[in-house]
Amino acid sequence: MQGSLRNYQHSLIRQLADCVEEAWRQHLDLSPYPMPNDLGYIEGSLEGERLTIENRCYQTPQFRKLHLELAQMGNGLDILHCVMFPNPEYALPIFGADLVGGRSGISAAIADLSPVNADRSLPAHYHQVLSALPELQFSQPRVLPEWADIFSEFCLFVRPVGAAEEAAFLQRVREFLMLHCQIASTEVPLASELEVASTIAGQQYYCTKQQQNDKTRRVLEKSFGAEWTDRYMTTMLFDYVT
Ligand code: BLA
Repeated sequence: MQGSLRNYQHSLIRQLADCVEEAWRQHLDLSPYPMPNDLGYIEGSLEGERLTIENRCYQTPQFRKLHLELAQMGNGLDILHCVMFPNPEYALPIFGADLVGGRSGISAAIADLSPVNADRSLPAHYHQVLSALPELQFSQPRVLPEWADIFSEFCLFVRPVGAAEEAAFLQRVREFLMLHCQIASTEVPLASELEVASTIAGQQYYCTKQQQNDKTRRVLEKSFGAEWTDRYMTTMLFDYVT
């Protein structure tokens, strides 16, 4: 399952990609996810900047879509994007992570377990475990943009400086993933259609907010154009059940 792109990317991206796949393989019952053939490996270079994208997708009974994307732009911009979309019949938060950087370091490292229920709070078990984790200190915390009201109080958003902060970020994401995969693998489906409708609405809200990230859009548009990018962001990166 080892891909090729990660071997040329920033070491934190390679380590996080390995960590995500290890958690998935260890705790979840993975099946292939039917991904459009032309989206597994993509190259674009519209305005001269070549962007290479590698997508991996799986599904499980509790997750409609597990998506790990690695991307690299010619000039050394490295990206990891990961979202675990729960099957809306399960009252599970959305795990998401984004790493952006390059040779000189990671400029944005973000990871969260984001609530999608009606009052946008995490299920009690998640809250209990996450509250008990020691608070981490990073020398360069970052401020979330305005659209980002979807994240939980446990969201990490930093520019990690040096090996110790990179390791601390990786370790905390590993903790998020282990907790999430363990809870998810024993979770039972919701009994009421009303509750399912509420998680569908919550996931939809999450996706429409993420689609407003202009920084992602701009990088994709430079290599693939506006029309392709819009379709990619709404059908591959942040699609939802209606
Ligand atoms: C930021 N995302 C960014 C940035 C870039 C991308 C270039 C700015 C980096 C910086 O400010 O240092 C680009 N991210 C991409 C691209 C892809 C990608 C091209 O995933 C895909 C091909 N974004 C996500 C997910 C989360 C997320 C799952 O895809 C969170 C769970 C968050 N990315 C996120 C946030 C920012 C960001 C909050 C900061 C945006 C800002 O500061 O305005």
